[in-house]
Amino acid sequence: MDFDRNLHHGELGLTDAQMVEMYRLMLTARRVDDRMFALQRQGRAPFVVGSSGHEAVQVASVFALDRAKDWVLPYYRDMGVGLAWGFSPEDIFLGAFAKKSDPMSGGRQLPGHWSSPELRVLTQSSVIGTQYPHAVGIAQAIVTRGEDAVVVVYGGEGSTSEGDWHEAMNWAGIRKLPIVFVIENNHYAISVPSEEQVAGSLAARALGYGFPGVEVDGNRTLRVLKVMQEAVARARAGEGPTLIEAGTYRYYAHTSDDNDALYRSREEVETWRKRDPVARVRQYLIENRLLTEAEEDALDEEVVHVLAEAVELAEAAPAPDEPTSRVYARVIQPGPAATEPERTPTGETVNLITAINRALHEILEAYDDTVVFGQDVARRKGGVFKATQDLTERFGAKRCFNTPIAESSIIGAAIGMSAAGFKVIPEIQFADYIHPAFDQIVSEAARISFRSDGRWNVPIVIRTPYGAGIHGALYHSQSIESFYTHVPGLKVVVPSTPADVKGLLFTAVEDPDPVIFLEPKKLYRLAKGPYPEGEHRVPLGRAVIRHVGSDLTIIAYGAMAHFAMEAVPVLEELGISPEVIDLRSLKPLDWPTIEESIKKTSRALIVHEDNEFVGYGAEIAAQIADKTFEYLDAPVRRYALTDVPAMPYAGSLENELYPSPEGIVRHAQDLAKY
Ligand SMILES: Cc1ncc(C[n+]2csc(CCOP(=O)(O)OP(=O)(O)O)c2C)c(N)n1
Repeated sequence: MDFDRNLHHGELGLTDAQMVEMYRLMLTARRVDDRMFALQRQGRAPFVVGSSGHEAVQVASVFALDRAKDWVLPYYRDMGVGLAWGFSPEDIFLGAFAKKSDPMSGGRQLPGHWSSPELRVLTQSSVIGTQYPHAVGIAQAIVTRGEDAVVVVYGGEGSTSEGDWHEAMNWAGIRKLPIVFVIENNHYAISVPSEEQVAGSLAARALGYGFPGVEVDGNRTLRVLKVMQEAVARARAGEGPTLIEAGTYRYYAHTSDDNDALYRSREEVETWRKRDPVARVRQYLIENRLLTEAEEDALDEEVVHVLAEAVELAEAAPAPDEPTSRVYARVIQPGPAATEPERTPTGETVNLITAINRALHEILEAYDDTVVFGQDVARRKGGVFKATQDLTERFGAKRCFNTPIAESSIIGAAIGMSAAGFKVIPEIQFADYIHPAFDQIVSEAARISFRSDGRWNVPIVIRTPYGAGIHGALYHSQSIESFYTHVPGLKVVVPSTPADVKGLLFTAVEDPDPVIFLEPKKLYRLAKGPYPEGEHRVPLGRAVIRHVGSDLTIIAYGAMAHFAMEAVPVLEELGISPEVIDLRSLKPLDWPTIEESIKKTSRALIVHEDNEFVGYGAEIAAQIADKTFEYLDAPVRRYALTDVPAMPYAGSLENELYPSPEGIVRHAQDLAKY
């Protein structure tokens, strides 16, 4: 039989025993599929993704790696990678039956979503392509620590159409990262043939990103091993990434929910079955006298027996019973309620942007494992607002560096790097440009603790300037808090004073969960106050009373907290005593402080510069109406941006729309009169 002509396992450094082991793993992957689809037909496993046909590329690629130090990010079809990397059949069936002791997700994810901190396999999602920037971040961590480990990230050819793939390829090429991209080109993405997915050669695309791309027959085990060994050697030698496009074919339908007869012929499947990688290795072992036919049959029987035992154990395991646990790595308990303003800290008076820059310097000084990256953040420029100025000079280019203009991969790389042990503080230049990273924030960062049953967490602090009032027009004025406060798994804070900047930034960096740190850029130069000397922390989930009053409660944050304080003397002049709460932490929310205040004043005015409809204030209004109804003497009011798509440029228009101290006075007067 035609097998890896001119190649022998010995010349690739494999012993006979390793060659047999490779076959055993390929055969196991094949038999897992047979068993899984049978279980699915019997109604015992709800959903199956097959790997049959892909075994050569999956198993051989692992044999080029060092399982003691390298990382792999297999995708959902990578049964061969999973088995070869060290997951046991029982691990796999626990996932298939969605059991509590499923080591990958505790029964929360679909099967095949690999995860293991011990094995250095970062938890995977179902979102096509999001894993690639994670690989970049892990590789960045490896390089920063000066290790010689390699990251291998896998995906189908369909995934290479996603922006995340291109962003990751670009970043990996620029920074010469130790990554091998293995694309298992099985010629279909569900029903879409590869010619409708990719024009020209996939492998050739690597050249455009500044590194080699290699095409290999993915059904020829030793050829895959050879190109993989070369790619891994390049990566270990610091020569950068390689793209491997391995042509292969899947024998089953896309998943157990798919009917492949609708898009490919039986003849085509049969043609590929003649190139079966498992049969080819079986033949090779016989021809090279590594196993006899009888020994191969015995091995097959043994594999089937091992799987049967794993099925039995896994099926008998208990079902999961904690649907709400592990949303956060650290749950913040609210309270006790604040009823008095906080003591003003002592320190030099600075503005908000100076406070951010100082706090970042202090944080990078205090924690060697902190890293800042983003667009324009490096060197003397230090960001378009100068928040990161001189961090590179002081801490070096490994601790503060520029990235390409590619927000999704900025967050994706931050996820990977933080999973690999760093505390990452990425900057998104303006909140208006965070939207391309929505998927990485919401589908990845926010879910990683929950979906891995608490085995992974990603301590990233996403800093971004937000809000209007600076003539920034449609794309430099947006408020984004309601998008992210809606998402379990995230924490969201908004400092409005230099002291809170320091206190919240330190606390956010020390927190194990992803935190979105929204900087009200209207206040960058407007808000001045003492920058606390020495240790200073503001707990997450703790609001502050900025002014004590008795007639009504104004609940605000960011620039609006500042405006509310401007309204205070005017209201007092008018005989109205307002209490002002600056929330500081939007998620978690300090409900006890709001509740105490409403019980005292019986009136609530919520102010924010985001749109009113389904804005953040709607949640607070609902909670006040629900939980303090008997204390209220007036309806709960909101003063927020009218529902326009974005802030217009003309001063006359912005002034009309932007909530103001005068507007707060007007609304407070109305409410007090009610
Ligand atoms: C972002 C995203 N879009 C769509 C899907 C639905 N989907 C799941 S698998 C798949 C095809 C992926 O094909 P490919 O990357 O070639 O891998 P294969 O399944 O062929 O191994 C699609 C479209 C998804 N999971 N994620």
